[in-house]
Amino acid sequence: MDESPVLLEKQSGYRVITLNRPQRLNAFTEPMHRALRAALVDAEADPDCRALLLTGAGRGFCAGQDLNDRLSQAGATPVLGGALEAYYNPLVRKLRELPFPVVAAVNGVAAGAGCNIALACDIVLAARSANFIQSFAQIGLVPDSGGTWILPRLIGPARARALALTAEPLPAEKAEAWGLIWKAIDDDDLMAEAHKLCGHFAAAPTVGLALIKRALDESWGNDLEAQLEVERELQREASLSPDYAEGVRAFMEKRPPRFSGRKAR
Ligand code: T3D
Repeated sequence: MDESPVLLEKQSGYRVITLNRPQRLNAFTEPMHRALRAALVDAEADPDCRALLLTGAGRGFCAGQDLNDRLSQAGATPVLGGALEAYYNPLVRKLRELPFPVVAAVNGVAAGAGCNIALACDIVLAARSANFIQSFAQIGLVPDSGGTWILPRLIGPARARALALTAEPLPAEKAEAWGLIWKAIDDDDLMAEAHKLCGHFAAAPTVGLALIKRALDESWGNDLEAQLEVERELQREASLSPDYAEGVRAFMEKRPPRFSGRKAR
């Protein structure tokens, strides 16, 4: 078995990152955080990387923080805050800011920070057998990794509160029905679907997609007037991209577009 906490794979036009501590349901340790961070920074620097697939090894996606690292002696637990500042918060920011789509393939249980890291991705596909759990209340903590921000926005305050306060597992199909995720997929088909989606993004107008991510994220804090301004500015930027010119030409010539994903020089 490969011992690296994170496995990396380059596909044509996109990368796959697999959280790899299956014996602990891919719970986060500091080495795993550092390896994941390095993999994301590396993917961002690669002009040929136009999408990212994030998944987990074994039967789980990620069980959040490895609690073995939070109990050094009997009864002694650390004061938290530092780990959020050093690891979890930068990870969520990075996933949101990456200039290409990030697809989470939630292959099994996603609990605690593992759940909210999945929800920070742009598109969440989940195996029908997977569950989403805001485990924090079970151990006296508060949902982190953006959970208190994204949950009420995706599923409304009543459902967000109940999930956070009860830590009840939410099965993938219900998560889809509630709008928490994009799709629940038969377990055996999950990875093929996720690769297909990333393959699609690998040939898409990447600059435009990055601007769509920005526009949607910025909209949360804006009124309509401010958002119209954001759209004007981002549309101006999009129209400078070679892929916009190619998209219009291809339409007029009645042929499929050949998007380069590159920025204007
Ligand atoms: O600390 C900070 O820096 C603040 C940030 C906090 C972020 C957080 O994520 S806090 C929340 C931490 N996560 C949890 O509380 C979830 C704990 N895990 C579970 O509740 C359950 O394992 C699951 C519901 C996720 C899955 O249940 P099940 O029955 O399918 O599997 P299992 O048997 O419980 O787990 C399998 C193994 O993984 C087991 O080890 P064993 O007995 O086979 O040797 C279990 O101990 C281990 N495991 C699962 N989750 C964690 C873990 N080990 C360490 N840390 C975990 N989080």
